[in-house]
Amino acid sequence: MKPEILQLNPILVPSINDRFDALYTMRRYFEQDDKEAYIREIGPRIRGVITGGHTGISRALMAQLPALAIVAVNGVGTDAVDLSYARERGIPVTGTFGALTEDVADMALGLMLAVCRNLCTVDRFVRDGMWVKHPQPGAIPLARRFSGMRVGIVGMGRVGRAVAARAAAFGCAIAYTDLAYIDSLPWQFTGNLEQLAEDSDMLVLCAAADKAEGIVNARILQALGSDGYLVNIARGRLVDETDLVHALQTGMIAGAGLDVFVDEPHVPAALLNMDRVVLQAHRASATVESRTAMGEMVLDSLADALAGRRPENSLTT
Ligand code: 8YV
Repeated sequence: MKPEILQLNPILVPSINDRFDALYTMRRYFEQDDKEAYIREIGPRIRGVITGGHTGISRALMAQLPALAIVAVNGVGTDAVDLSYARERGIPVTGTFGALTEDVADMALGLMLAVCRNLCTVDRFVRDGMWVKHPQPGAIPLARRFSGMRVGIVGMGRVGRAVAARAAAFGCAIAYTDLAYIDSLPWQFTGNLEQLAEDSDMLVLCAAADKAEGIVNARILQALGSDGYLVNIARGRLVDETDLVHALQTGMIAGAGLDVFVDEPHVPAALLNMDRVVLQAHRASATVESRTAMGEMVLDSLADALAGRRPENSLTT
């Protein structure tokens, strides 16, 4: 009998799904109408869970899976999994560390450029036939130069470093904050987020959200200032969204490029018609390449855990 795996989120790479189906009995939670009844029925037999970084798994759901041998996060953020509970039960929680770095960093750069150069606003202007109606050059406000900006990176893990390398190629001065100075990095460190914001034209959030909820609030946005931009490709919860909306509405900051939000898929209504923001739908790792590499890592982690080996990317065992 094939082991039963509870899958909390869809996986969008057909070849990866085929391999899961060949190896396991896949229980697709997201397709169920009555999820509670489903778990009552199959919960006792579930050996592994596959979930997304943003979705994670609640402690309550894990508690209903007595035979659980692994939680494989198809992503790098493990902030939505109760790691201490998993540790208590000796359950490995794995992530796809390294598989999505380049694409997430590319998305950060895309947002950084898009927000400075008004790419989306002008795209809408052209599509709406406004260029023909208003061909005079003054109809579109001048943009801002990204090359050479002072870029402040919050969280200097794999993604932060990849963003730094890319921005450095644009002639940007890079500074960062993290829990501590990182010896091997050539960039400027500051332990003070407010100082980093004050010294940056572009603040880029690349941090894990585990212990950093709401770190970007009105005080930090004020320090970033009316010529400053915020880009978030990490987690919506890092930002106090009410403060962010207010900062954008009042011109306290110049603009924002956002891939993530507090209550996805809900985006604060005030942002929807605002030209100074560029919005994405949590797409940073959503490429064929990243999602295939992530799927491969999840397959490896499941195979290890179910064979009684410690998965290489386990954070809890
Ligand atoms: C993914 C993420 O969108 O890695 C993460 O933590 O949030 C994203 O890359 C998600 O995990 C896909 O399921």
